[in-house]
Amino acid sequence: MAKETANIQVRGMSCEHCAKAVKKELDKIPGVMSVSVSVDEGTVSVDYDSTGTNLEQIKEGINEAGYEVEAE
Ligand SMILES: [Cu+2]
Repeated sequence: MAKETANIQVRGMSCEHCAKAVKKELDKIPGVMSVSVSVDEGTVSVDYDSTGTNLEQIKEGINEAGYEVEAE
């Protein structure tokens, strides 16, 4: 188990509903430990176990939720 934190800038989140949609999608990924979203700043912070998942999967999850990754 190796804990890492990713801070990702996400385009298109505008309200709490968006934050929930992103959280819900990321919580499905095994290895993701916690997710916090700031709609105001357009950022998603994810604590994850890098032996269970990786940044690519997390970015895919954000895309699945319907939002675009701007930068990490
Ligand atoms: Cu929204």
